[in-house]
Amino acid sequence: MVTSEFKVVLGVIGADCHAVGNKILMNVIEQLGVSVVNLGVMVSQDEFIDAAIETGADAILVSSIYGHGEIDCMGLRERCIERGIGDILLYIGGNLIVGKRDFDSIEKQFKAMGFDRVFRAGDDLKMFVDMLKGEIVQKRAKGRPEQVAELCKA
Ligand code: B12
Repeated sequence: MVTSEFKVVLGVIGADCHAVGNKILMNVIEQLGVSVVNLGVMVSQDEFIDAAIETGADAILVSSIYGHGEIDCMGLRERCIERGIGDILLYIGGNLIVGKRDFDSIEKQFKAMGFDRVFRAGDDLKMFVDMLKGEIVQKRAKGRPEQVAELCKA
């Protein structure tokens, strides 16, 4: 594992066994200077959270490839709040739904579930890592108490 000032937990959520994208993501993210704790495929919500707590990660990066992202991710932000890491950055990418729908509505749906960023399967990975690093730096500088308070109210 690359040692860096940025640390993320990566994995493919739920019963999803698609492994290729996970390996590519890990390599790209590490090459761009971020430490990756890679949990691989078929990762439960609590396994993501356990790893994030154990390693003091800045972000949880969730992949969902087989189309059941909505069900698998339901309640993930709330579970992070319950477990004391409510302000962790949560990103998701892949094929998030079954079939095709316009991306704006998918992004809106996953943001309403508490994700900070939502990516399509074909999005540029360098752009994503630059965004991730920028947001980690920003978050360290000021924290994000207002979003967490909003989700706690809901
Ligand atoms: C190989 C494959 C399989 C293999 C997987 C073998 C393995 N262990 O990896 C097998 C045969 C097991 C399989 C099974 C299934 N599959 Co399949 N599979 C594929 C296939 C052909 C290639 C996947 C792949 O490796 N892609 C290459 C990698 C590099 O791309 P990727 O996985 O998308 O990952 C990239 C991006 O998504 C993105 N990304 C991913 N996560 C994240 C996260 C963040 C934060 C960011 C920024 C980016 C990002 O970056 C990754 C790297 O570039 C795709 C079709 C396709 N062309 O994609 C279907 C596909 C993914 N499978 C599909 C389906 C439906 C299934 C099954 C449900 C089929 C079935 N009825 O049984 C099962 C599910 C099994 C399970 N429990 O997971 C569908 C999903 C449809 C959807 N989501 O709407 C697809 C798209 C085929 C299709 N067109 O219908 N599959």
